[in-house]
Amino acid sequence: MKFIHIADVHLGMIPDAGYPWSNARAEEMWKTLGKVVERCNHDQIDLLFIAGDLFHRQPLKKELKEVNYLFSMLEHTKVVMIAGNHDCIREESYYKNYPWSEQVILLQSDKFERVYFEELDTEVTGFSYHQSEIRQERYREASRGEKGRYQVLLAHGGDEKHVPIDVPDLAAKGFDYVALGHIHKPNLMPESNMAYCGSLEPTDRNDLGERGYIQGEINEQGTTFTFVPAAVRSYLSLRITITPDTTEGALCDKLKETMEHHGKQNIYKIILEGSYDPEARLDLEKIQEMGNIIQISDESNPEYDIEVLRQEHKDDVIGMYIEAFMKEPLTEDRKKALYYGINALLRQGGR
Ligand SMILES: [Mn+2]
Repeated sequence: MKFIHIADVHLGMIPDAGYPWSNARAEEMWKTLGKVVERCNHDQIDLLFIAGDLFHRQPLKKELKEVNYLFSMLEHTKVVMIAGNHDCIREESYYKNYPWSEQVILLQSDKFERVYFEELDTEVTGFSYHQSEIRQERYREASRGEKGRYQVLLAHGGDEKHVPIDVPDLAAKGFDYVALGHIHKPNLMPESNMAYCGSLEPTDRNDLGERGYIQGEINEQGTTFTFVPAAVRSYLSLRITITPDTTEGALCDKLKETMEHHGKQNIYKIILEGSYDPEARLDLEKIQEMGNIIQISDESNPEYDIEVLRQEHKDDVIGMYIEAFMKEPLTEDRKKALYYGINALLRQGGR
């Protein structure tokens, strides 16, 4: 039985609201789901698992129609899905009794349900969220279906407010695969036949690194699966070193070159380190506007004229601190430590 496992697609979300790429990001979430459908057709995938939060909130009727249309393109694959905390099935939800095309199965009860695919000898178990918080460890009650059939569990949660999960306990239940959702970072646990596939696309600046889906197979030999990167882009964090000689123009060129090297499409969190000229600060806001930068954090330190400082502060703790440091040669590391110290002392002194 060949499967693909996705979760946390968060359709309907508008990531990075207010940034120029925001609307494109919202579209990209749909595009990548479309790519998954294509992959299912190409690789003749038997089951597509969606482990919750397909939508970012209560789906609009229009959105359900669009998703159903996408799934109707599946030539061979059946879809089994549950609702998560974001798209939990409320009283008035359009999820309820939506007329899905025949290859789509939503396990819509808030109690465990099982669906059996005879031709695949596979049973899939799961339940949907009907409220946005569930604090009970519901997966302790999960159980395998009939012996001799492949057993898959769809599960959403893993933190305090969203069904806390005891991984060893769940692993001991002996499912052939547990398709987990809710945590946006992929986490494969092959020894336990469990995996968080992570969000299909990164949804905000804290989703650093690659995103995609899990593709695998269950057969008589057991279960195998791998992570497949699929997201249109990633959020990456880059450390850039500056010196007192670095100008805004030079920094922009360096950033441009580095961002091109790591992928023009990606969105960057920039961390500046090194030292700057305290008399000629760089305008970081201006630099951020060059594009695809969501945040610049400045961890650089002012480059001090140690001799001048020593003279100025010869009667206070800063002077003593510098004296103590200068007794031994200034290696790069000691210089860094000296500057950190001066920085802290100057700040304490109210500068
Ligand atoms: Mn969730």
